[in-house]
Amino acid sequence: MQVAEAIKKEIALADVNGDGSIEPAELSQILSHLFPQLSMTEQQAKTDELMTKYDDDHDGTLDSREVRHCLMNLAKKIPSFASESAGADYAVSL
Ligand SMILES: [Ca+2]
Ligand SMILES: [Ca+2]
Repeated sequence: MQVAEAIKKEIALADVNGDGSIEPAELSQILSHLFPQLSMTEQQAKTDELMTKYDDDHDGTLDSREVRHCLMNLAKKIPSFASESAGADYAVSL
């Protein structure tokens, strides 16, 4: 699976209300999936940080372009992100 595909799948999974953009609550879902070792506090802090960093038009959500940018950067830190066997070894730190 290519990174772009993996990201698309991740977005589709996370976009619970199906509006095509990722709200903070949905972003924290993605983070808990990708980085299960994060505590609730760390996850919350990371969500805030990523929202601030990638919400270019400051509308409070990440649209598909913004979230893709965000996940592409995260993916670089997760070597196994694009592999099909990924899942068990997200033992990386942000
Ligand atoms: Ca959504
Ligand atoms: Ca936005």
